[in-house]
Amino acid sequence: MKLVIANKTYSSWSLRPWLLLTELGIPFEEVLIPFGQTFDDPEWKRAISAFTPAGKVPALLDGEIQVWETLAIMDHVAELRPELPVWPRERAARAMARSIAAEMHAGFAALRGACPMNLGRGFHARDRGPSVAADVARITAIWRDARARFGEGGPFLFGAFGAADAMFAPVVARFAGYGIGLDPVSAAYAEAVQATRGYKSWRTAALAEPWIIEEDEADEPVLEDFRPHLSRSKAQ
Ligand SMILES: N[C@@H](CCC(=O)N[C@@H](CS)C(=O)NCC(=O)O)C(=O)O
Repeated sequence: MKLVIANKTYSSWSLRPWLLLTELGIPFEEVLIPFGQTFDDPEWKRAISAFTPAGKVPALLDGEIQVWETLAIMDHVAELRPELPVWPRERAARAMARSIAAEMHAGFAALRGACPMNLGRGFHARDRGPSVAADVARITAIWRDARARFGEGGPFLFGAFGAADAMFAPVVARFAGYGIGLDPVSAAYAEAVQATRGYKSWRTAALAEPWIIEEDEADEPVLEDFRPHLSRSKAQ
């Protein structure tokens, strides 16, 4: 299988299936097509269109079969490897896992807009307004609920690492990068995700990337620059 992704620093959608495959030990070949300097870079679009008709990352190639859209990729993987806990085995847990994965896929626009994933920089904690606060409150309520009801078998939402955790991994990165304070249960969960071998290795690779995409950089004061060797045109 091949997984087509973009910049590890910025591409939150790429991180999700990459982390799922990595944490479940499913072998795959990574194909990384770095974004151009603008969102609608025609060369990037041309390159990505060879792998997916939707023209976005991630895309999974399973032999001749093309799979795009993150949730479809996760379901495809679940079907290929039914012995692995992509989704929880127990029906009620599985129903919740699918519901929150879909909620993540479709929602939390305020948080996503205000705090774009950026593993290259850390930002100061600050009030980002009521819509972002509402997204944070809903996400952490989901995490506490899943942990309390189904998390007894391990440190993740449903015990073992699965698709729901992979869906929320970029949120974990955002909470850390933008100094968003968490309750103890959510903080422990976020720490568990950041401690996975997959997350650490994605982050290490992100920090070694030579690309800065100004359009993906939040326009706010920087607390920490994890890639100080890269020159930036935006005022610090
Ligand atoms: N709904 C898609 C979202 C994919 C997405 O928006 N990917 C971004 C990168 S993180 C992308 O390809 N952006 C480039 C573009 O839209 O041209 C999914 O679930 O996979």
